[in-house]
Amino acid sequence: MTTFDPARRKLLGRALAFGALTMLTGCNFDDLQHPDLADKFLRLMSGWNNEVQAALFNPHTLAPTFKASEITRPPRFNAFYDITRAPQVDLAKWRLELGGLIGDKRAWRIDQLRALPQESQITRLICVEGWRVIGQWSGVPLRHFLRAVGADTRARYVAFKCADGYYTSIDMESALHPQTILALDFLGAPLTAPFGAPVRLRVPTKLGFKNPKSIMAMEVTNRWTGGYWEKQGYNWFSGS
Ligand SMILES: Nc1nc2c(c(=O)[nH]1)N[C@H]1C(S)=C(S)[C@@H](COP(=O)(O)O)O[C@H]1N2
Ligand SMILES: [Mo]
Repeated sequence: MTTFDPARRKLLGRALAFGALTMLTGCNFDDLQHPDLADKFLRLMSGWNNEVQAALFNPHTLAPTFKASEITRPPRFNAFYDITRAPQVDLAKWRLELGGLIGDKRAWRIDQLRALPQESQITRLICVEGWRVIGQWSGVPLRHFLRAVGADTRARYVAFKCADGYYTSIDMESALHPQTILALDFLGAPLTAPFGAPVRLRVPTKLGFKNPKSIMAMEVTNRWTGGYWEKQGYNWFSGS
C-alpha cells in the first residue's frame, strides 16, 4: 500500500481494531460448543472483510515484480488434485466461451488470443497453504481483452470456469488492474497442462486460488458466483 486517503486510513484503523477483537475472542474457536455459530461468525467476518479489502485496495498499487534470476525453479504445482490428474485440453477444439454482460460473445480460439498484444511479468504467486513461487507469465492484459469484446466494465464481477470444474470470480477493479493478464505462456513457452494450458488468469495482487487455470469460460456479471475454495470458507477478495 503506497497511498492512504483519510477514508482508507479510518477503515484500516477499524480493521486493525476488529482484528485485535477477533484475536481476543477467537482463541477458543476450536472448542466452541456451537461450531455452526462459529462458522456463521467467520462467514460474517469474511463478508465484511471483502468490503474492507475492496476499500483498502488501491487499484493503482502494483504487485512486486522480480528479476529473472529470482524465478523459482522448478515451478510448484497446486490444484485440488494430484499433478497426474491435470486436465488435458484439446487445443484444436478449445474455445474461450464468453457470457454475461459482453457485447460480442463469440468464442475465442487460442490463435486469436495470441494475435492480441502480449505482456510479460515476473511476479509472485502466493498460496494460502503457506508457500510462494516467483514465475514469468505472459499473455493478454485482461483489461484489453474486456475492451476488445465490449464488456460492461461497470459490472461487479468477472467469473471463470475451468476444464477441471474449478471456478472463481474477481471484482471488476482487480480485473482491470494493469498486472492482471490472461496468461498463455510460462517462461516464454506455452503453458503446460498442469500449469493451466491453454489459458490461465494471473492476478498477482491476489492469492493463488484467485488464479484459475485451464479456463473454459468467462462471464461478466453483477451476480455473485463465488468460487471453489471460497465456498469452503476462504475469503473471496483475498488480496495478497
Ligand atoms: N483450474 C484450477 N485452477 C487453479 C486451481 C485448481 O485446482 N484448478 N488451484 C488454485 C490454487 S489453490 C493455486 S495456489 C494455484 C497454483 O498454481 P500453479 O500450479 O501454477 O502453482 O492455482 C489456482 N488455480
Ligand atoms: Mo493455493
